[in-house]
Amino acid sequence: MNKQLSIIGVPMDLGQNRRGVDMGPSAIRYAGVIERLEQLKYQIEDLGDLVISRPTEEKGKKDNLRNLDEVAEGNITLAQEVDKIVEQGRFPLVLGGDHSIAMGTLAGISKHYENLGVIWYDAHADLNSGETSPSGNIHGMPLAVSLGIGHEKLTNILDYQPKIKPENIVIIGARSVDEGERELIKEKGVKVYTMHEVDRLGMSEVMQESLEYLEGRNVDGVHLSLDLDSLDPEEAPGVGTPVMGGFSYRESHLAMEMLNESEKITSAEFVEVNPILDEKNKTASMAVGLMGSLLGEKLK
Ligand code: 6HN
Ligand code: MN
Ligand code: MN
Ligand code: MN
Repeated sequence: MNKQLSIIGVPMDLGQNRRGVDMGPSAIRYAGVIERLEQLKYQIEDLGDLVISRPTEEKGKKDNLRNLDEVAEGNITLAQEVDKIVEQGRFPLVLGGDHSIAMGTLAGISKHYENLGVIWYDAHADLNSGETSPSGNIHGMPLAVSLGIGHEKLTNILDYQPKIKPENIVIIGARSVDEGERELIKEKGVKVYTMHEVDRLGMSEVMQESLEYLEGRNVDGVHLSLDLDSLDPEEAPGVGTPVMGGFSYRESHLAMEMLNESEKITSAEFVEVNPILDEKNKTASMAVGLMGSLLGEKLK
């Protein structure tokens, strides 16, 4: 694992319509992320939180895209920061913020790789566009945008597209997928482990297969995009779009440990922590626990 780590917070909540997820980076910091990772002997550069400009008035939706201009602008800034981090040979760890920030993260990372792989650990597929989205919320679109599907202002961040290939994606934990997303998954051949498959195979098998699959794709890096709503809302209530029947902390912990052992992960983001909806910062603490495992915490 790259021991040079740069942490950047993105207080973005404009990709959906429940306020509070902009406080995710603070909640994660308060849960002790820096101290935890310092113990693992990382050289940490904390870049603080980006400034996300807020619309002065509710502008409503344009082309079924809520806060399009502000979300695009925030993601361009993020993409530029992440680009610099990767260029310096450091591991970017991005703290969200709603999941729309994955567009910026991937834009900054992918230009440095020929064939980036992505593990999308989420209750959702985030493969909507303005045409298919039931909500108009851009946090339900970042994976599609990264495939080059969606509004120009989003797909063309940092002036190149697509950011990733559909066959280089593995979605793990999906249990709430919209009609248009299903069609896209089929059409593009995106690999998906739904909750049903995780239940049948077990997390250990799913992670092993996922890593083998990406290896077979000859990826030269793997980005982990972890949405905290992948966990069961009983355990992790501090998320804006909870879906019943999610992962336990324990099996997610195992997933992170296996990713660490693989030594394949080259960047990561943890998103959708909403402290206003949380209980005693539990969800942020889980996020920090999972980061610890991903980055090498072990009992022996
Ligand atoms: N997330 N599929 C729903 C939508 O509105 O597009 C939910 C999206 C949730 C997105 O949790 O990052
Ligand atoms: Mn560069
Ligand atoms: Mn998501
Ligand atoms: Mn989600």
